[in-house]
Amino acid sequence: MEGFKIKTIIMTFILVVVFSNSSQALAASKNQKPIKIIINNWSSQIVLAKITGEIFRTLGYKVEYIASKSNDQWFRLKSEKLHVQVEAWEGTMAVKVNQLLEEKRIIDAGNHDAKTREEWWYPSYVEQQCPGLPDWKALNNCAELFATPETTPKGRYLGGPWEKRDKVRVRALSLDFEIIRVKHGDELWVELEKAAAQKKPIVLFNWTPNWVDARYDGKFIEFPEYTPACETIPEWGLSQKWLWDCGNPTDGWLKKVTSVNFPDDWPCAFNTLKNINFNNEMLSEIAAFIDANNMTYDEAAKQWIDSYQKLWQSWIPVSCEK
Ligand code: TMO
Repeated sequence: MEGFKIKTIIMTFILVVVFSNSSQALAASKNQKPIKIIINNWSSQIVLAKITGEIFRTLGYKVEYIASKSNDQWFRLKSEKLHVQVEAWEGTMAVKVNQLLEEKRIIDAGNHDAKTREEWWYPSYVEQQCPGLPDWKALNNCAELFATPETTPKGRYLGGPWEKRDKVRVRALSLDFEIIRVKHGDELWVELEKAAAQKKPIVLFNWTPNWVDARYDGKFIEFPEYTPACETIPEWGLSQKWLWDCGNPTDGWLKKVTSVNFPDDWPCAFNTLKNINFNNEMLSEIAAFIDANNMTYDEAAKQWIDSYQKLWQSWIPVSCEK
């Protein structure tokens, strides 16, 4: 009698273990560990991160959005604490991305079609005040025009909160400009709007694709053309002594990268990410949802997901459809 009871208990125990294991195995056919998607601090990146996350959710994955400064994100990606970056820009991030790809500490999930440029920029009316623009050599002739009380007699260049080579370039090209940085990218547009309302000279950091393309007429400063030698060989270019006597790339790439574990841990998400592809127009549109139309990031992502169902569904490999 006792033996029978014990046998039953053991059998029941085994059955429960086997059964719960197999149902777990079913659920785990989709890894339920959350995919951690990086959120930076400019509009198109944030919305694209959320669009990507929503697509991953339709595949049955869990998603978390984690804010990270673009300088801190590399360490967190290579230590697999964060998993996906949907917008790595050549102009700002090439050095890190190339280094980590070479060391096999991150994975390349392919480029978007978008061609990118990040550079000093001005609204077109400034050309009347400073003839010779967009050639960079015109800048020193009118440095005082761009001066503010904190920079006078030097001109003010208004930079964003991102790591750029502006300081070294100002030195290498002997520009009579001082770099003032805003804390948040959005402050650039507040300053642009203020200046434009009074047609005051301003030169500031901008990039394309961006919503600004659609709202303001303006141009990038044409610095000496970028070549990789400019960042590695001091003798290259106008300055014999300093690197970065050139502009940023004018048709830079825009890349998706992941942590090394990502393709194995979430294969359908990785194969979908490889297909996710935005061009310049699509990125300007989502940036405009935020910066020109005042939607929240979540609203913008939802609006895009609702409007472009066919397109994003075509990015999901057939073998991954739920
Ligand atoms: C990376 N960014 C678009 C802000 O230049």
